[in-house]
Parts: sequence; C-alpha cells; structure tokens
Amino acid sequence: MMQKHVLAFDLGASSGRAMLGRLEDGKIVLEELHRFPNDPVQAGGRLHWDILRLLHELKQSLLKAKHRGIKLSSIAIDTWGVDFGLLGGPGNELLGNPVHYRDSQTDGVMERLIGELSAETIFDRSGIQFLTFNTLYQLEAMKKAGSPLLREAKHFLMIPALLRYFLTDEMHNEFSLATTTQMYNPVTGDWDDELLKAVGADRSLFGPVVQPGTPVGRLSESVCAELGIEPVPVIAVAEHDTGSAVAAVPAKDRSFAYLSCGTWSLIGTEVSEPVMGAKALELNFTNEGGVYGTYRLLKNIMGLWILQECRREWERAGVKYTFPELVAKASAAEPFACFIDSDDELFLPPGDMPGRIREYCERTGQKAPENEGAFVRAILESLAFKYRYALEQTGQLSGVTYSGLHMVGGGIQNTLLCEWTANAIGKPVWAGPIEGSAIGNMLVQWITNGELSDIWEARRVVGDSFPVDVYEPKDGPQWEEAYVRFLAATGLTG
Ligand code: LFR
Repeated sequence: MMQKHVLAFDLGASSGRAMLGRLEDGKIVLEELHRFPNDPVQAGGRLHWDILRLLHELKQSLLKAKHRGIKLSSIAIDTWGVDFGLLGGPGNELLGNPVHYRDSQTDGVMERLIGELSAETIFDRSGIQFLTFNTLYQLEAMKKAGSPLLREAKHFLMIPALLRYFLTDEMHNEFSLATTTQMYNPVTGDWDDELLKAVGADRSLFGPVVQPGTPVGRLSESVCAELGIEPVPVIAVAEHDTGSAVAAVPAKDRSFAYLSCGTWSLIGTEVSEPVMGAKALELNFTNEGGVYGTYRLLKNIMGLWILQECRREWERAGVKYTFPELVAKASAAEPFACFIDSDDELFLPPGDMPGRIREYCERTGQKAPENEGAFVRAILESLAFKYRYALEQTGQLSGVTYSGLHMVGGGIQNTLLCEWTANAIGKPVWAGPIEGSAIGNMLVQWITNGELSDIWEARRVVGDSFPVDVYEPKDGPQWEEAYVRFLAATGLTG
C-alpha cells in the first residue's frame, strides 16, 4: 500500500516549492515534488504577487501527486509575512493583485504613522518590530492614496489564507501571520481595534484568527472536479515561513537561539510570553506568533538578499556567477577591509546593490570594495557581525546566555557564512536542516494528524532525520578586534 504523505507548499522569494514528506521508521523522508518561480510582477507602477499563477502551480503539484498515485493525508501553505489580498463584491472576488512588500507604496508611511500614534502606542498594542513594509503601513498607504479597494473590501486574507480560500472556499486568517501585520494585539489575543481604526480598516474584514495546527477545511468540490482528485484536508500550520522554520529547529534545550537564514536572516529565541516593554522597543525586537502558544522574540536582519541582488546586478552586466563561485572569491579576498550595516534602509528595495554598498562606504568614510570577491566578503563578514550584535541583544531581553546558535534554512548551504558566524559569536553554530520552513510546515501537519505527539517529539525527529553540521569558533582575537571596527564603521553601539 502507498504510504501516506503530507504536502507542504513553501513560497519563498527565490522559488515556490511543493515538498512531499512522510515519516518512516521515526525519520522524515522529504522529496521535492514541484518547484516553480515566484517572481513578483511590476505593473502599473506597483510590484505585485502573481497570485493566480501561484494557485495554478499549487494545482499542478496536486496533479503531480495524483499522477504518481500518492495519497495525501493533508496539505498546508507557508510564505513570508505581511502581504495580503482583499475580497469583495457579490461573489467575494479578489480585488486587485496583492502588492508585494518591497513595493515603494510604503515609503515614508511608517514615520508618519509613528508621528500620529507614537512608537510606544504601536508597540504596546502589537509587540511587533518597526519594519517599513508591515501590513499596518501598507493599509495606511492605501488609505492615504484613496484606494477604492479598502472601501469595497469585505474580507482581508493573508496570502496563504487567500490561496487556501481559492482551494477550499473557506476563510480563516492564521495566528503567526496575523502577528506580522502589526495589527494583532498579543495581550488581548485579537486584532487591535485602535490600530485598525488608525488606518481606516473595518474590523469586520479580518475575522477570527486560528492557531497553527487548526484543520481549516478540505479541497472544494469544484477544485476536486477540476483536478479529478479526492478532497484532501487542509491545515493552517505556522503559515509564516519563519514560524515554520523555527518550529523545525532541532533544539534539545528549551531555551535556544536560532537563526533562520535565507533571503532574510531572522535571529532570536522562542518564548512563552511576548517580551514587551521599553527595552524591546528600543532594540526594535519583535514578538511574532509561534506554534503551540509560543512567541518568536527575534530581529530581522536584511540577510542574503544583498548578496542575491549583487549577483543579479552582475548578471545584468553580463557575468553570471553561481553562489559557490562568489563564496570562493570572498574567501580569497582581504579580510575585514570594510563593513556595512546590512539593515541600512539603502539595501531594502531591489536594485544596484554593489552601487549602494559603494555609496554606503563613501558615506561612512571607508574605502569601497573594488571587485566581486571584496563585495561578497564585506557582505558576509558584516552579516556575521550583525548576527553577533543581535544575538547579544536577544540575550539581554530574554536573560539567557546561549551556548551556541542553531542555523536553519537555505542560507546554511553557504558554509563560509556558517563558519564566520561561529567565529563572530565565539560559540558553536549547529547548522541544519536546510529545508526549515517546509519541514516545520509538515511537523504541524503531522501533529494535527496525530502522527507526532508534540513539538518536542517533532524537533527530536528532525534531529534524527537530517545532518546537523557543527562549526566551532576559530581565530577569536582577530574577530574580536574586527568586531570593534565593525561597530565603529557602522555607527552601531556595542
Ligand atoms: C522571511 C520573512 C520574514 C519577514 C519578511 C517579510 O521570509 O517572512 O520573517 O519579516 O519575510 O515578510
């Protein structure tokens, strides 16, 4: 008999994937069933999600499973935070293509709203870090632009909830993603009326919020008829990709530090209560919803995005490098030649990253890199130092001294970054698994289906199933000395 599988749709910035997973002899067996592009589309002056193409790819994945005779016990979707679609009209149609968070509509909006409401009010009511693209500011931007969509809308759904709606006809927003909007109040456990009012969003749009691990319907009759398949249960997991990645950290200790490393770097720890208060606000930490009653106390670091964009720029100029080629060039370049603060707002939008790094170096009185290896070295060393900076702040907020750092996600394939992170933090890095988000997505499906008992058993199974590479710190004195120079060059305080 064919074994039962779960299917995890993980929609990331570099691609979307449909991953099949099954449990066999206490281990997870993973297989990539389908991979597809997830490129944003610039149209009418806005950067959009290509949402219907993604729905098509989700259906293609279901067809592939059918053609292979695979029996699915459930499916679930995760993607990045903050983005959403609006539905309205007589048939609850999608109103416009969802806008991508890297679009410029939110430029200057956060500062203005903070001016009106105060940072303290927004943070006290949400516990969420200030990122210019949070949903709160996207809605405010639409309001200020006089968008008719907000007036017409009857329902607001985060992207996985929107895709689920297309597949099941049911509407439920999920907790981990709801928190990323900066409009969900973790103290009251509900959408925050004052924040919604401030951006002119009617409360009735949002509906109740379900926890990760909630069954949220089955594939609709029309989808099943279209694809010629049986109805499969659909589960709301931690639909925020970072929430799923943290669920998959193979930690044994209940207090652990993690770095989910991909286009973004998310560094922090898991806590049972949100850490609010002045210090968290000052350090601009966030309390995003996690699995099974937890919160993710973490900080966003701009991450490998800067490297990805450099690579794209060099490709536009006619030279196509692979990441391993770039890493080899970095390894041969001069160490600690210049530093950037990867979270400078210069680096957020897509574009000419080498040019922006040059601009950053000029602004901070440093000699700019002159070749690809030097650029990549500056990016990776600076990232490793920013990780140290944020890890120390995590410890200040949680009161815990961590014995090392778990790294998960596609970024750990960059072994130089793992090595340098261990050197920068002066502690071991435990790297694995690579497929953090897809695995975390599956774990919650298995717990919901009763195949795993709880998150700690699930994390043990992850540890038993995938290699975890250990990087011990080296060259301590050089990295210590360079860290001081990093802080001075970037203007960060130690
Ligand atoms: C990572 C991530 C981060 C979120 C950013 C934008 O993929 O989900 O957690 O802050 O994307 O939504």
